[in-house]
Amino acid sequence: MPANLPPEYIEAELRFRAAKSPEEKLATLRELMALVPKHKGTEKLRVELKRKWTKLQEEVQHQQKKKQKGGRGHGYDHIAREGAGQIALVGLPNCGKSSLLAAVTNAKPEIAEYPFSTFRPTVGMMPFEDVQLQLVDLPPISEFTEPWVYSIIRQCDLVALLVDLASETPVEDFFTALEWLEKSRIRLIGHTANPLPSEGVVKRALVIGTKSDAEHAAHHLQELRSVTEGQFRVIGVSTVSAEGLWELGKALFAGLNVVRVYTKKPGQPFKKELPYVLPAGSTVTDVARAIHKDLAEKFAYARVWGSAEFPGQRVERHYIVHDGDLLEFHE
Ligand SMILES: Nc1nc2c(ncn2[C@@H]2O[C@H](COP(=O)(O)OP(=O)(O)O)[C@@H](O)[C@H]2O)c(=O)[nH]1
Ligand SMILES: [Mg+2]
Repeated sequence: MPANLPPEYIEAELRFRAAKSPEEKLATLRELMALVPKHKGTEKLRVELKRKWTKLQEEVQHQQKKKQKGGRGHGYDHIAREGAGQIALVGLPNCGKSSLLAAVTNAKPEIAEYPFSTFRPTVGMMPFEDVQLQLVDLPPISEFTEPWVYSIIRQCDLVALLVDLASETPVEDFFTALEWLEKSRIRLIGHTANPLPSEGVVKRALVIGTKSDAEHAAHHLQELRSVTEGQFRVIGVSTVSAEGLWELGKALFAGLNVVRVYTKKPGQPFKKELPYVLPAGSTVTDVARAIHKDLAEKFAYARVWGSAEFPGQRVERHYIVHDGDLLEFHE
């Protein structure tokens, strides 16, 4: 029986042959595997690709281990947190993760029309007001996703689940993505829900409908909003028209659930400096600890401008600070 391979397969095969590093080969091979039609005529080919894939994966893992032993790099299992919070860009192949990273940060990830073009994490910092949000672009989630992708998702502060609004089945894609995550024991919850005890890891998430410039995007965005029923915040963005990119910063920052707090010395005027960023619900003592552990022990009270009832109000150690508060510590 003839294999009848689609032209995209032939193209992908050329890319596979041209790939140099084993990682790149692995990524293009994954693409080949996804492109082979599943029928009797391609059975031998699929077995052959799977065999190559297993071999290459072993090779890549072996190389990563060697690197770790040599003290260079740590595989990709962990990305050091920087800025106000770490946000993982998660989604199915081709949903626009890398394009979004390139549009809102200085990072230069690989962007391509074919799936699986991203095969290592790429980090970029997105400026938002006076803080930076750390975005992590990842390979797509699919049947070929390697375990390290899920380890990074488990460790991030917020999941940005990207859904392609140019797809014919965005709602189905959304649920498929949730299923892949659930299989790896990661459950997403929205901004307002309280995490219920559950097996595995619970992650805060928001949904980003990408390619909002596409033909049926507005309708698809509505569909997505109605199936998530207010559970997840859903915003539409386009890296082509730049629609929604400004709102994105606000939504991501809100999703991180942190507060920015400024400080000044008693008797001195306020000089705008970079804020301390702490989890929402932090107290003035937590702020003092973030400044210096001795200060947390020795301060007697603080004065607060912003959330307090009147400017410069004296507050006790357990006062909960709000985003934008200015604090002054008194010993
Ligand atoms: N029309 C449109 N196309 C986009 C947009 N963002 C990405 N794309 C296209 O979608 C394809 C996949 O993009 P990419 O960022 O590589 O997706 P990834 O696989 O999720 O990283 C590329 O052909 C992009 O040019 C967008 O906002 N609008
Ligand atoms: Mg990508």
